[in-house]
Amino acid sequence: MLTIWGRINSHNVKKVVWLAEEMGLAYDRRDVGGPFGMDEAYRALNPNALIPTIEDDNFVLWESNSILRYLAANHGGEAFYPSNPQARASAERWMDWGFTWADAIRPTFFQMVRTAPEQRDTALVERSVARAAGLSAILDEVLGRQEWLSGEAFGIGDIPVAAYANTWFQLPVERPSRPNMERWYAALQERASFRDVVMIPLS
Ligand SMILES: N[C@@H](CCC(=O)N[C@@H](CS)C(=O)NCC(=O)O)C(=O)O
Repeated sequence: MLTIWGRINSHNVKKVVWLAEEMGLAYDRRDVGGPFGMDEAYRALNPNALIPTIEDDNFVLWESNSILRYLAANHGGEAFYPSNPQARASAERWMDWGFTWADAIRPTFFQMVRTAPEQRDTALVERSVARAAGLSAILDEVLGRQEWLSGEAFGIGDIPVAAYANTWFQLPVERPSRPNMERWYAALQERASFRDVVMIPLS
């Protein structure tokens, strides 16, 4: 049985739970992190004191993108994890770029969702909004040439960027028009697992 450790309002936990749902895996998710805290037993699994972590029988793994790769390699087949090295690397490139994208949006998310209005740093939000808007042009360009970030089909290359793209689309900030990203976001919303796991209220 697969155990996924981490509170579900974490973007990095959402990524792992979403893929598990996409692949129809049985799993047991346990709340840890944020208000749930982390006990010594959890810190022994993950010395970074971060979420997510998985346990697959006796195998322990942390780092969300490594977990996605592991689950896709074990259970995903060609659809989620192409065997062709160039197709795989092209999809994986977007997984790693997902941290650049997340770093741009995270300040806005923390300020608008997890910070009291009177304590918000508006200059920080402005910089974050501008940085995300600039990066979104890169996404819009590639999604004008291909259906998914993973290539011709949805796959793990879409998951990290989509987890934060949902937040970007939900946050009450100005965004430039990005028609190709909007088409991709609409296609993501046709997936029940995206709606159920990722599109939960921001908190
Ligand atoms: N690079 C790590 C980052 C993990 C990370 O920063 N997790 C955040 C939540 S998204 C965390 O553990 N925060 C502390 C907490 O929730 O208590 C990964 O991708 O797994």
